[in-house]
Amino acid sequence: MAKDGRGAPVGRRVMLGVLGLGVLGAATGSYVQNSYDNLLAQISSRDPTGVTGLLPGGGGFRFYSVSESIPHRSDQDYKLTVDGLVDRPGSYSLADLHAMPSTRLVRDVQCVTGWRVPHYAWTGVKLSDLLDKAGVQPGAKALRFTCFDGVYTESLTLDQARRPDMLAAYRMDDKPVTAAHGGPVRLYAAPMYFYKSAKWLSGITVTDHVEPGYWEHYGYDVDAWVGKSNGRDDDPTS
Ligand SMILES: Nc1nc2c(c(=O)[nH]1)N[C@H]1C(S)=C(S)[C@@H](COP(=O)(O)O)O[C@H]1N2
Ligand SMILES: [Mo]
Repeated sequence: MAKDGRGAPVGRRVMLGVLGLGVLGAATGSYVQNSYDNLLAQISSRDPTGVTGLLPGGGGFRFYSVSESIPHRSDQDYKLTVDGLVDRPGSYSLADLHAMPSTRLVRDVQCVTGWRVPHYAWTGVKLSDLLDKAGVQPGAKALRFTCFDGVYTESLTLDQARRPDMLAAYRMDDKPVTAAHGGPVRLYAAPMYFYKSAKWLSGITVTDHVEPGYWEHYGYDVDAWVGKSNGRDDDPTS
């Protein structure tokens, strides 16, 4: 796992992320359960999601990273590990993922802070296919996602992960996922706010409980269904 950058000065990166929170800094480390409206008010006054900015030519996407730079991994060096409560832990190269059945989804990308990119195509491997290959053991309840930025994490319940619209995505708009957008492979959790879609995906660990992800420690809903957690957005799947 150290090869995924976890030997790097993670503490400093995490601090940079926390400093980026601004007014939310006061909530550091605590689990803010019932202040979602408050959180959204703070978000609209100051976008807290770390280093952000409009990407030139990004087609309406904003760039988000809680680490201080864009981590790079070549297509040749890329590996996705699948481990934890599985019969066959493994490691998949980009070529391995390309060789598996692919799914292309066209959906609206929706960030919880309000911006949206309508009708955008993502292609990749269904998480359920990776889970079937790995052989999920009894007692498994959730997935934990780790990233080769060494900082970001996300989670899904096993039931959520088995949905057909949950992908390990390697193409966006029918082209390779760029490094800025989390390439070579990022999570694409289509029915959820975009913070679920962990960029620079490096590991999937099957666990017996949901371990909330990076932003979820600062109050974001652990179940990030679009339209259900901030009560304001339409559900693009309905
Ligand atoms: N590794 C990593 N993944 C991440 C983030 C991040 O900071 N680091 N930010 C999340 C958030 S809040 C959003 S809105 C999207 C932004 O993706 P984009 O930069 O491709 O627009 O990535 C999500 N995945
Ligand atoms: Mo976001």
